[in-house]
Order: sequence, then structure tokens, then C-alpha cells
Amino acid sequence: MRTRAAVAVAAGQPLEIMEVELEGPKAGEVLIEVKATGLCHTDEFTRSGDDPEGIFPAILGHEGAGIVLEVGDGVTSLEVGDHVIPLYTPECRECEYCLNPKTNLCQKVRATQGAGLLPDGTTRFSMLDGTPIHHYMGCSTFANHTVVPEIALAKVRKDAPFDKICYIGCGVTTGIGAVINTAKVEIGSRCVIFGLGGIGLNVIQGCRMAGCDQVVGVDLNDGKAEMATRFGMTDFVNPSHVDGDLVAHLVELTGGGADYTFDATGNVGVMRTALECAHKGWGESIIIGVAPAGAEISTRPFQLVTGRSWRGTAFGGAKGRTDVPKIVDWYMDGKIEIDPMITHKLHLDEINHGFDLMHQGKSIRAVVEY
Ligand code: NAD
Ligand code: AHE
Ligand code: ZN
Ligand code: ZN
Repeated sequence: MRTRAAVAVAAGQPLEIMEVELEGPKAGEVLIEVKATGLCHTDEFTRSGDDPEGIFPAILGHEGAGIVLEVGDGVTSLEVGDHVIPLYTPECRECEYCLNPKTNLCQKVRATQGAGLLPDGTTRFSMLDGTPIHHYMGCSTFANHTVVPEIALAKVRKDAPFDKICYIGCGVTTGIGAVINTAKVEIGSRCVIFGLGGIGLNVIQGCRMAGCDQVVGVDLNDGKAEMATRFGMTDFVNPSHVDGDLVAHLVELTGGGADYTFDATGNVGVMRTALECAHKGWGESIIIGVAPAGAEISTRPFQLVTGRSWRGTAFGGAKGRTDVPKIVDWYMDGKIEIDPMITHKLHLDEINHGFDLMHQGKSIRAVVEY
């Protein structure tokens, strides 16, 4: 079939909107009509050329929701008409990672997914002249139709709006999950969140759910403070307005250091600050941000010797087929908020403007509706 897609033709270039060819689903695969997709900073990270795994041409996008149009041979858990959220962290329920409750990093298809291919080692997308186009994070939601492995689809209730629940495909789950699943934040904790964008705001929302006493937000953009306050931030710090050492300032503000800190910027200097403002003896710092190729973190080992821990999380530690339908229920039951964070709705033709808004700090989430 033919479908419309925004294609990343080369690193650093704007996405190009074009008709592409899409082959039907093979065994274990599912054809989806994508109804909506969010723009996450990780899409921009790959588009820009910062991603060591970036492959071009590719159809980016990993924060989508849609409807099953066709299932390949052997697919048993989904049928035509089901509503689904694609999962860049699949859940096969049989690999050693899926069987270990300590991780959500199913490895069943990781090698081919990282190479921009479906599990049989081929791509379903091509340009009209036959040039193959790579998949991205197993999802490729910047296309109106996509083919995804069955194990990378969470089946969700049919009354949930696609233009909101697409955000559960990455930002919402990553932010809330980092608090609940990874850090396991306790009631009464003091937390510091660096980066109040689409991920950081959901960390703040998770901190509110966890019953934190203090939730400090740190961002270079004063414009991010209002929304963060609405989601539960108690104190705002703009590092460019702090005289002297930022770590010392945050340690003082949190009464000796934070119980938990979160990086949602992808900046390795910020990651160091986040580790060092965690409380001596027990503070934990969780890295969520994705850093460019070649970037490395550093600190004095003494920071760890004296009881701080450095950790990381992908997709908020969520096992997607199990947890994502529950998060959709939380949204539908009013336990979490999504709507205010979706600041812009765009047509596919306007997708590059969505990345401009991200760079200008004007959007939290821009969502493309097909
Ligand atoms: P975003 O662009 O919406 O937000 C980033 C925020 O960080 C912005 O508000 C920006 O002003 C702020 N910022 C940038 N530099 C800063 C600095 N030096 N100090 C303080 N604030 C600073 O991006 P997003 O979609 O929220 O994504 C955030 C990061 O999380 C990205 O690196 C993204 O790739 C990563 N991410 C990781 C996962 C995961 O599973 N680990 C999932 C989603 C996104
Ligand atoms: N390809 C990059 C790393 C990108 C990365 O860390 N991706 C996160 C999800 S970000 C979603 O917005 C992730 O899930 N990582 C685990 C994995 O297996 O990819 C690089 O640096 O090579
Ligand atoms: Zn993402
Ligand atoms: Zn698995």
C-alpha cells in the first residue's frame, strides 16, 4: 500500500513529507493506522545526527497511538479494530529480561530494532523509486501507517482519545515511571528535577502521585515554571539566576540534599549536578536524558563512596504491554493529567514547525493528528 510519511532523509535535514510504499505485515507483525503521534526530544536527537544509532533514510516517531488494520500469520493477541500504542521497549514475556522483574528492557528484537529493521532483518518501508527506508525504535509513527511486531504493541481501551494517549507511548510513562518504578520514591521525599519539558513535567506529576514533600524544578527557561507549578513543583530554580555554585544552592534549598534527583535534559554537565545535589548517604540520581554520541558523564568517585547512587531508566522502567493499558486507565479515571501538556496540534505537513517550537522552548508536546 501507499501511505504518507515524514521521512528523515539525512542527518540534520528537515523531515520531507512524501508518499511511501509500505508492505503488509509478515508473520508476527501487525499493520497499524497511526491516528496521532507526539514529538519527543529523542526524535530530534536522532534527526539532528546526535544519535550514534541514527540511520538514514528513516521514518522517525515513537510516541503514537492507532488502530490495527491487519495482522500477520501467527498473531494471537490482537485483532483488526483493536486500539494500540506502539512500544519502543517491547515485552515478549519470554526472554530472560522479560522474566526478570528488575528490568523492562526486553531484548527479543533489540538488535534488529537498533539497526532500523523488523525482526526478520528487512524493512517494510520504501520510497516510490524502491529505495529502502529504515524503521525507527520499532515504531515509525511519523507515518500514517506502520508495521510493528506484535510484542511491541500495547492493546488499550477504545474510548481513550488518540491525540492524548499517544503521549503515553513515551513521555508520560517515562516521567511517571522513573518516579514510581525506577526510583520507587517514598511519601515525604524531597526531589529535584532538571529539565521541565515533556519528560520532566511527568516526573513532577509522578512526584505528586508519590506524595513528595518538596519538588524542586530546574530549567534555564523561566517560561517552563508555570506549567510545572500546576503539576506539583514547589520551588523553581533557573541556574542562570543563581549566584555561585548551583550544587550548593540546591543542597541548601533541600535541607542537605535531595532524596532523589532526575535528569531530563540529556546534558552531561547537568547529570553531574544532579548526582552531586543528591543527599549524602542515601541520595539517588536517575538519568533519563539521552546524551549525544561521544558524551560521557564524570564525577569524583568520592560522591559515590559517600553514599550517592547513579542510576538510569528507559521508558520509565515500564513493561509496556502490561503497564501501558493501566496508565491509559489512570488518564481516563482522572488520576493523571495529560491535556494541558499537549500545547500544540499539527498536521503532518507542519511537523518541522513542531521541532522549531521544541527548540524555541514554546511547546511541551506538539502532537501530529493524521
Ligand atoms: P524537551 O525539549 O521537551 O525538554 C528539555 C528541557 O530541558 C527544556 O525545558 C529545556 O529548557 C531544559 N534544559 C535544557 N538544557 C538545560 C540545562 N542545562 N539546565 C536546565 N534545563 C535545561 O525534551 P523532552 O522531550 O522532555 O526530553 C528530555 C530528555 O529526555 C531528552 O534528552 C530525551 O531524549 C530524553 N528521553 C529519554 C527517555 C528515556 O526513556 N530514558 C524517554 C524520553 C525522552
Ligand atoms: N540510540 C541512543 C540511545 C537512545 C536511548 O537511550 N533511547 C531510550 C529511549 S528514549 C525515548 O525517548 C531507550 O529506550 N534506551 C534503551 C535502548 O535499548 O535503546 C544511543 O545513544 O545509542
Ligand atoms: Zn521519547
Ligand atoms: Zn522479552
